[in-house]
Amino acid sequence: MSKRPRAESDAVEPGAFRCGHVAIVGRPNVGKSTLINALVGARISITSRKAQTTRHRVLGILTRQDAQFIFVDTPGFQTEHRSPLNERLNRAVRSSLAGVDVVVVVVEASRLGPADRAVLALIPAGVPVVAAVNKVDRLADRAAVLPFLAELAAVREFAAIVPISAEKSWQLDTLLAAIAKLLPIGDAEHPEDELTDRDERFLAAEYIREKIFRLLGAEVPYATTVGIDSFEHKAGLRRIHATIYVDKTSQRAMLLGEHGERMKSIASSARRDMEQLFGGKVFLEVWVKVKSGWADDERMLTQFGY
Ligand SMILES: Nc1nc2c(ncn2[C@@H]2O[C@H](COP(=O)(O)OP(=O)(O)OP(=O)(O)O)[C@@H](O)[C@H]2O)c(=O)[nH]1
Ligand SMILES: [Mg+2]
Repeated sequence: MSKRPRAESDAVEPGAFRCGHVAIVGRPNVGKSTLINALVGARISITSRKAQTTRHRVLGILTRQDAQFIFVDTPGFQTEHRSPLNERLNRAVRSSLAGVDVVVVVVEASRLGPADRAVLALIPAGVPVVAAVNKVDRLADRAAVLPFLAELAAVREFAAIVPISAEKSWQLDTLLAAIAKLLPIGDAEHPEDELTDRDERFLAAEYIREKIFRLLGAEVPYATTVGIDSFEHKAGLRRIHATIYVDKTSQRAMLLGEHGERMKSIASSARRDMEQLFGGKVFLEVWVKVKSGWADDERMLTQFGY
């Protein structure tokens, strides 16, 4: 990625611009992707109420006058279920932690379980860690967070502990201020209008996967992956052909729904999101195919980009 030379006029003070990589880690479902989207100001990482929505390492880039924050969203660190797919997701978490300047560990207000402690134990020594205590909007009594903050502070050293609500965008400036101090001085690595390292093809597949996570029950989302067969951008229109792969024929039927109604709503809601993010019309065609055992097959996992 090319470096953008900084203009004299917007420099805060000579040499004071900061830029660094900030890994966002935490157990599944704590709100990491909601947080990165709120920080960047765009839906670059998919979210849902189900654990383990994120399966890829995704960069979210925020450029301000004084700093560029390169956030790294990661899959939720899984401690309960062992499978070839989960092994790959955990590997992605571990490798995202290597070489970052700051780690933001997201925990849920008032809950510090073994899964949170497992994530804390992964963080390499010598990297400053900021704790984002998320979902404080759920607490009936705000003061209830105080003993939790004390409990957290006793677990390890934190550069800062900040109670936030990613969903309501509460206290995100405080969180950013705490992170900014820890970034090294240096030039921006990405152009200032760049929001993510991922291309439209990747985001298109992710938006389809998000709708499946949001619209279907407990089984199908975990048995599903999405591939983009073709992506053509001509005269302002994006024509996208995608295939959803499931593990079993019964899951295909669940995805399609009666008379294909469910599939229609998945596709049209994914298409609307794409049109908003890409800023143009999208034609989307989605097929559903059965590919048994894809999540347990190392070769297929690689083929699907995990
Ligand atoms: N009430 C409340 N809900 C939140 C907040 N942040 C996230 N959530 C919800 O928590 C759920 C999980 O959010 P995600 O952002 O997908 O969580 P994640 O940590 O990225 O999850 P994985 O990718 O599965 O590890 C979603 O239903 C969010 O809407 C918050 O500040 N307050
Ligand atoms: Mg996520």
